[in-house]
Amino acid sequence: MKLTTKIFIGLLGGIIVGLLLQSNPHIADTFIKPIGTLFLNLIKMLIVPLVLSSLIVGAASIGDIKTLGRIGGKTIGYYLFTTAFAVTIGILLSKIMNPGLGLSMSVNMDVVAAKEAPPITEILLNVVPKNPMKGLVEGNMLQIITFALFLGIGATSLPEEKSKPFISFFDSLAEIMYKITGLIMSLAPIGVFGLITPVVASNGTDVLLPLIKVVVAVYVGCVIQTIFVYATTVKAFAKYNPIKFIKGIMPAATTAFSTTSSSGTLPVSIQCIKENVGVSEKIASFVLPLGATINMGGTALYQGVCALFVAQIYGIDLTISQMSTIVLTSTLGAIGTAGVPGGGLIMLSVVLTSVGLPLEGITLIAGVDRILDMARTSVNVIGDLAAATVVAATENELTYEEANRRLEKTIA
Ligand code: DAS
Repeated sequence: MKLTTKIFIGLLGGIIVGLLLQSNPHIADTFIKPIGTLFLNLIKMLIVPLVLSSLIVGAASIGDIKTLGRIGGKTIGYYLFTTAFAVTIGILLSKIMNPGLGLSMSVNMDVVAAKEAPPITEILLNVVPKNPMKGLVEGNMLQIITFALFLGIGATSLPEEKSKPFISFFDSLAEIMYKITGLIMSLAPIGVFGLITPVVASNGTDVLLPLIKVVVAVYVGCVIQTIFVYATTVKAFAKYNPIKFIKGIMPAATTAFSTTSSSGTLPVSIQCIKENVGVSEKIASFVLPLGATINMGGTALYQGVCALFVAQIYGIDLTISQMSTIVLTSTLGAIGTAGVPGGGLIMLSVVLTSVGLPLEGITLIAGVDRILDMARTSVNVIGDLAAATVVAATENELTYEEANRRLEKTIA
């Protein structure tokens, strides 16, 4: 049986057992949650060595700064464009569905004029590690990416006999990490079961019902973003069959859904995009770690929905200028959102503050945030994978035939 099918069985089983344990969520927390935590920790164990080694090898194979700049420009351009689209979809959906109507919270507050987006300079300056070892130890993804790119580019400037041992070591390390990822992913069905069961058990209907319109708006928005933005760009710019793309990346999408961690899903994302879609290691190892850190289309969409929801429960009509600030803050804020569970909820406070909305609104969202995080993280990862496919195709780094043959075999 294929891995994706087994993961879906784990997911379904977790939902059923979670519903059965709604009256005793502590049983799920005590006996089942540790299984999920163990699975997530096993994957997280791989992130730093995998990103460092694959990026060094990827940067060394890219070779020159000019090519790196071109690939980087395409990647970041794709991320910003699709993220701005996502938050706009979120705002429009909220305007149509009015998730906040019927609920009301009163707080004496004066709505201040729209403020600027978060200091992007602060986020960008922090990208360069003052102490690379500290960045590695702390798992600071942007700093690890920067350091690995400099190492890889620096290695290519050495004579081959000097750079070869260095690059060969990290090439072997990356291959070992891919192998370990495959081993750990064989545990995914039980790991996903362990992650989903306690979430369903503790997010009973009494928590979900009052906010069901917010949950529906975010999930509908995520489907729209996946189909009309990501799958469409894969078809249009990579000339790749969008159905095959979605099937090929499903293990990563389901891992993201159950772990709610883009960074935690990174090893699976790299494995899927290389083995099932046919993107070269060079592109995958650059675009995906960057995406797991700065690309958050699902999160931006969620922020668009939630900002309008908060405005509605306080009876506030947002101006066009304030909605534009939400688009800008959510798009740039995504760069600073950590690819870990709940990262988007923290960034939501920045978005609300940017347009003077009361932070108290977050308390309502927090109750269902894990359910929302599952969908938005899945879309964040799908966006990363779509970007890698589009960039690879425009750099002639996409092997359709090989990947399709393998994909046909695994899906047949
Ligand atoms: N869970 C975050 C991620 O891993 C996204 C979020 O919290 O919005 O991408």
